[in-house]
This record gives sequence, C-alpha cells and structure tokens, in this order.
Amino acid sequence: MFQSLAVVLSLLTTSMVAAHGGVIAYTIDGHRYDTATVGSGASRLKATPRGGQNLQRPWTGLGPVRSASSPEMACNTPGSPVKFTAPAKAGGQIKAQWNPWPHNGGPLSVWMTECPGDCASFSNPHTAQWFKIHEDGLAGTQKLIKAGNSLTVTIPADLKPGNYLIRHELINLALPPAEFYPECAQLQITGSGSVSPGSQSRSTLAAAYKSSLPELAQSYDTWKSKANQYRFPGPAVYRGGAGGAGDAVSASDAGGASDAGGAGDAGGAGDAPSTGSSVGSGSVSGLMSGMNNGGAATGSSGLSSLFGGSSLFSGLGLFNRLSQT
Ligand SMILES: [Cu+2]
Repeated sequence: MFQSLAVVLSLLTTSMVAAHGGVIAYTIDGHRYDTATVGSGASRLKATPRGGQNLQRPWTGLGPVRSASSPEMACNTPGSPVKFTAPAKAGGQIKAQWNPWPHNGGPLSVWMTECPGDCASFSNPHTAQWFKIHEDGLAGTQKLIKAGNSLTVTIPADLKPGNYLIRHELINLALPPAEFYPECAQLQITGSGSVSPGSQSRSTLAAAYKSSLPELAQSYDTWKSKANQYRFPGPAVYRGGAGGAGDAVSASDAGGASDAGGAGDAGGAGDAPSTGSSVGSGSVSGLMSGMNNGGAATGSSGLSSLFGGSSLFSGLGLFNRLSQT
C-alpha cells in the first residue's frame, strides 16, 4: 500500500508540476476501452486493458508536442501502431475521457484518416490527409473540463466502412507557442455509408497548423476578448451528409457544456452550441482544488481527501491500476 501511495504521490506531483496528460479511456457505442499508458517515467501507470484490447497508440510522456511540423503531431510520441482495432459504427458515438485536465485556455478538435489497409501496419500518419469531425473554439478545453474531462462526438453516419485512425487533440494556449496534446485510436468503422470526405475537408496536420497562425501564436488571454473571431486552424469540419450528424449532442448534455461562465465562451465559428460534449458524472473539484492550492499532497490524509473529493479518479479505475502496478 505504501508503494501504491508513493506512485500516486509521484503521479500527482508530476501532474501538478508538469500538468499534462491525454486520453485515458474511450467508450464506443457503449463499450468502454481503457488505454494502456498513463504518464511517464517514475509515474507511469501501466494498465492492462480488458482482453488486451488496447486501441490507442502509445504516448509515453505526459508532455505536449511543441512543434506543429513534427511527425509526432499525428499521434504523439511514439504513436506507433497497436495490434487491436476497435469496432465502431458510423453514426455511433465515441466518448474520450482525459485525466483531470489542467489547462483551461485553448481549443480542441477531433480528426480522422483512413488506414491504408490494416491500422496495425499504418506507421506514417503524419503524411496522411486528415479530415476533422469536430472542433471547438477558444473555450473548448474549458467545456471539456466542465464535462468531467470528457468529450463525446458522433462518427459521421455516411462514412465509408473501413479502418481509420481517430485523433483527439487538446491545445494549450496559456503561454505560446501552442502546446499540442494529440492521441490516436484505431477504429474499424462499420455501416452502410459510402462517403470519403473530399479534398475540401482534408489537410495534412503540418499544412493545417502553421505556427505563424495567430490562432496558434497568440495566447488565450490575447484572444479571450475577441473569442468570437477565433477560427480553428485547418479545413471545415466534415459533419456527414444532410443530417449533419457529426456533432450530435448526447442525452446527458443537459445544459452543462454551454454554461461556461469563463471569458471566451463566445460562439465563434466552430463553437456551435452542440459541442458534442457530454457531462460526465465525476467531479474533479477535489483534485483541482488540491492542484490550485499549489502544494503537493504530502500527507496521506491530504492525499485521501484529495481522492475523496474525486469520484472521477476512482471511477476511472486508476486505483485498480495502481494496485496492479
Ligand atoms: Cu500541460
């Protein structure tokens, strides 16, 4: 137990100091998949996804990708292929769950690209032509945090069946240059769709994210007084056929996502009222207040109250993972 606490402390200290992370679980058409990697170095947690079903490409560091032209922009570091590809229905929902997210100043987006053949042998996604299925402007990560550090989007219903990567990305604009936090998961899309989004919806990531773009080069604080002018980089979101299925709001989105009181929650382009966010049940207030207090949780009582205030953490099964470490 002591050892587990030490790992927890190490993780929390890393989280509080380095303050990073990424997607740690996906729920696809109601089926939950944990991912294999959380954290790095001494604080790295190795989970064992159920049945070996790890659909996410590994990211071995908590930190951001800092160069928009880097190959790591596609699927983080190392972002190498995994064996498993998860089934997902076109028109179905995919919920991504992050660790408690410490950066509340920046946009987010979700992209997809076809795996040419098997995703398990697709090793150069940074040269691929990606299309975007969701974006949320300057306050995107604020909404994500309010939604229990989760985001639910709908796979375009008319998408042609086949193997795809789905790429979730959060951007931190607190202190430019922008910090990018991308993670990829391997999906086998099923359904009766026939559409491959056209070139107007496509871009390489390097072409979409020019570091000279004001949207990436200027800080959140600079933007927040003109948030409605914020334009997410890259091509327009592919929303699927006439139904516009790319941005469905899940049933649990009961007014949670759009009530961000923070500055910068203006409705700009790409900041549509239907953010696709679902409000998670977990609360991170305990953890976040612990983080905001600035002090590392040095005592076990402080630690337990930190976790006691965070049903999210236990809900995520991190304690289970820790006890297996
Ligand atoms: Cu960070």
